[in-house]
Amino acid sequence: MAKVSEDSNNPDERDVGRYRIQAVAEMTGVSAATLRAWERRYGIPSPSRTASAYRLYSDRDIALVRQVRELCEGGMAPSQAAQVVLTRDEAPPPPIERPATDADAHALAVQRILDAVDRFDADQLESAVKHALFLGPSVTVFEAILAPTLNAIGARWEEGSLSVGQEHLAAELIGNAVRYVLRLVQPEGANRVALLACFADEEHVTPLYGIALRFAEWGFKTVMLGGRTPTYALRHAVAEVNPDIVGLSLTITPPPYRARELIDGYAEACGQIPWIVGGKAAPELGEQVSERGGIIAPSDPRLLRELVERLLAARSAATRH
Ligand code: B12
Repeated sequence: MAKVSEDSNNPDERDVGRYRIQAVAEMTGVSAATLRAWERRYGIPSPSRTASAYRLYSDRDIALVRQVRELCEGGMAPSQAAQVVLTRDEAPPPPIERPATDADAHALAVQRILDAVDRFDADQLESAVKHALFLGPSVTVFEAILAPTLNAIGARWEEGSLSVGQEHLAAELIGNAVRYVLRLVQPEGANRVALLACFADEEHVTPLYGIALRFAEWGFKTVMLGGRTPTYALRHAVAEVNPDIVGLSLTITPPPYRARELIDGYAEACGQIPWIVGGKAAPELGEQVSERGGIIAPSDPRLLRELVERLLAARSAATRH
């Protein structure tokens, strides 16, 4: 084939004329005479010329000729086909949604999930959540996309713009995704264990999975007891697992009598194992928790990590003596 220069993947070079007329005739199925006639009459194709006046056709010329030929085969007159193809070629390409920064990508991912929830479109929701999982490390995905989405869903449900059905659909799908991610990021051969559970009346388990991702990032194996963990169940788990730390999660504030009985039960269950309480409602129980030897987890992840490392170091110093 009469090709003048080598192929290039550089898009800027695709418009360079490099094919002789016979080659173009073979590639497009349009005869050399017709190519010359179309050029003269309609300006398609528009080859460049070599120093010795040979026509040189570019990839774009070839694409345009093929389009004119297809339209003609469909019954359109060549003059009209050429006009259609030229108009199409001049139209600006549709804008591609390409976020400029990670923050934009995260905001767009939140929006996609919320749109799917608004439409009650389970398939779309599934695909928006899957897409979000690829936008960074697990902790970033959770904290920059899934947590703000859940918070927005809660706010919309509270103001009445989302139904309970929509809230459940989203919570279920996002919750499942987070559980799945946690299984993937559990560090192998970890030599420290965090035992995690929700308070006995607590169904909000996704916040606990969110914090489990942090523990996994810090090299902890996490053993999950999940929602509604009674005090006796924690006692049994502590005895069996012998964790380095216990983390309890609380989103809804229990009534005072219930809070007292649960905190007493959890303190007893943990014995000498350090235990911390986190979640939106945790600070409200600060006094009772610290009276029984527990600690309210700071919400700043850096401070939380320092606290956890300090508690582990203190425990290992105590067990050495
Ligand atoms: C999903 C959801 C549900 C789901 C939960 C499903 C599940 N598997 O988790 C279902 C449908 C079951 C549910 C039920 C209810 N819900 Co609800 N729910 C929510 C929603 C939308 C999201 C919760 C969530 O996952 N948040 C996302 C995470 C990231 O939250 P987070 O607290 O920030 O978690 C971080 C920290 O707190 C911390 N953390 C958390 N735990 C721990 C533990 C440790 C050890 C550490 C260190 C840190 C830590 O780390 C986490 C990760 O960064 C919230 C809205 C909201 N704003 O939270 C309402 C919300 C929490 N629910 C609410 C209510 C009222 C209820 C119900 C009472 C409704 C009803 N009438 O039945 C019930 C209560 C059930 C119960 N007994 O627990 C209210 C609570 C208001 C209040 N404070 O009293 C909220 C705030 C909605 C609202 N705007 O009114 N809910």
